[in-house]
Amino acid sequence: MFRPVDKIREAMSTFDQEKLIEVAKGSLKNGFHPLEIINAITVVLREMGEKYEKGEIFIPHLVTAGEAAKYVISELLEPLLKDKAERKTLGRVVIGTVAGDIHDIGKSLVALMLFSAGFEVIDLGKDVPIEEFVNAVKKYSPSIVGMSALITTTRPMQREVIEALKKQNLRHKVMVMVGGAPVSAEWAEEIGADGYAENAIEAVNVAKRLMGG
Ligand code: HCB
Repeated sequence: MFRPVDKIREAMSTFDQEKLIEVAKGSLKNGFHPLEIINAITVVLREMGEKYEKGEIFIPHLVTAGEAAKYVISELLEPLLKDKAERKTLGRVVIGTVAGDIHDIGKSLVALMLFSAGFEVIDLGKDVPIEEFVNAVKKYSPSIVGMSALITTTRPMQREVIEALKKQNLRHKVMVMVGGAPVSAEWAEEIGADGYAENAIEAVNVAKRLMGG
């Protein structure tokens, strides 16, 4: 019997985007709904996140598989949904690495884990200026803004973004979650963020808590 989750697990274990595209197309041909295939992909991504936490696979594996999954979902499967609202998400998250900082591995992992957990994620990338975070809050009305900072000298940007949101009267509309090597729960409290996460798995827990879950 054709089970998309088994085929997807097999394809994603090769970290080959073309294989995943082939399996997704095969699943559609076998009559599976795009949503069933999206769900199967996120199940496998979550399994891979657990393997990463146990040290069984490494960051490049997770990132390659995550990128392939993101591509297949956003380019092939989501366009087939009649109504985007068909894919219910836990909430919308805007995330980025703050201005002056080009470290994006951790931020991308957090984005990937949030996506796998069922959040809609808008990734602004790295070296994101304060105004871009503010404009993204205006444009996308996210439930959560996630900020990453990896250098002690860029960490203050997290405070700056929070202050800019206050100035624009947007702060009460959005939850703020911060992370990164020099970031701590104490720092998060000091700058008035709503949550701090030490790693990507914790970020999912914090995001769910901020959504009231
Ligand atoms: Co870079 N670098 N680096 N670096 N770099 C660090 C961060 C140092 C600590 C290394 C050191 O000196 N010991 C250091 C910062 C020192 C300080 O704070 N004062 C440093 C420096 C100084 C620099 C440059 C300035 C070096 C130079 O050019 N002189 C330069 C930065 C230039 C700039 O940004 N303007 C630089 C450059 C680089 C690269 C390009 C070579 C490379 C980055 C590649 C990339 O990201 N695309 C790099 C790397 C890889 C590192 C280290 C070795 C690893 C960072 C990493 O990816 N960790 C790092 C050493 C370290 O961190 N101890 C070193 C793995 C990820 C998975 O962990 O902590 O990023 P993470 O993310 C976690 C966690 O924090 C949390 O979840 C993630 C997943 O579990 N999290 C969030 C992160 N963001 C979150 C947001 C949320 O909302 C919630 C949770």
